[in-house]
Amino acid sequence: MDTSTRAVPTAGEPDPEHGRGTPVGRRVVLGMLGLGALGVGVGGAVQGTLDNVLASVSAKDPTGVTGLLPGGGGFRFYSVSDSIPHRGESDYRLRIDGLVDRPFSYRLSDLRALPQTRLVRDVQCVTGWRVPHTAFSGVRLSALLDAAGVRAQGTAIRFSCFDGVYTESLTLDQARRPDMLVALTMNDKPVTAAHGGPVRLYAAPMYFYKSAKWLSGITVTKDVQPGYWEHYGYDVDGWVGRSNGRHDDPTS
Ligand SMILES: Nc1nc2c(c(=O)[nH]1)N[C@H]1C(S)=C(S)[C@@H](COP(=O)(O)O)O[C@H]1N2
Ligand SMILES: [Mo]
Repeated sequence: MDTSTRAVPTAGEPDPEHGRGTPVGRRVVLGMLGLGALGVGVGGAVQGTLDNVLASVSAKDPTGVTGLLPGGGGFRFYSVSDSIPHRGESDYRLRIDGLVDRPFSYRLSDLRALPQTRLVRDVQCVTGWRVPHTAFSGVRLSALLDAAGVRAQGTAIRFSCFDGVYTESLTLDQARRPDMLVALTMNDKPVTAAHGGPVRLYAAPMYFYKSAKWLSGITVTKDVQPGYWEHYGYDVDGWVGRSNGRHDDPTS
């Protein structure tokens, strides 16, 4: 499908899906800046200052924001929820279900036991920042889909995350590409909690918003169900250089 002409979202819009009643951008940024306690309803002067802070922050990246991660090699930290969720060896599960013949919940050890694929690419955020030459490895999404046995009515995937908020989506054809990974390592170390570990999606040919962190669910669906940022206008087909209003050379 072609959804390439939508507008880029702005921060601070209310979140229709989750109905928290607080603009997401503001909430996230306040949390990140450690200003959460000020919350809403503060007086004019303080509010004005906050608005300036938020405006300058969201000018850099409407999809999340913050500083660079310590030791993150140029990565920025993004989360639309206000804390970093943790799961580990004992409590992590990746559930694959929906329109499949064999739903299954993988443990970390199950995922590690499957054939691993390593890809090295530039990570590219839709808002412009890039981290060159980043390695991800993990299990091909296609392998998990084949193991589950996608039914004939299945045409798309909905991803869910154990932050309880973020979602993403791919068409089945996209999901079956060999460069779509359920990633267990980043730069040859286990994916850290901040980067969405222990398991995140790595959608290599697409902007990084497609790479859902804290991945907990892969559901085969009848139709594409647009993901979190896609409700704010980002393209479902998030090809680097060929979506979200861009038409540049993806290798440039
Ligand atoms: N669960 C979850 N996944 C997410 C996000 C998020 O807020 N929550 N942000 C997305 C966006 S917009 C980007 S750019 C990348 C950032 O990944 P990083 O924090 O490892 O740099 O994660 C993507 N996956
Ligand atoms: Mo992003």
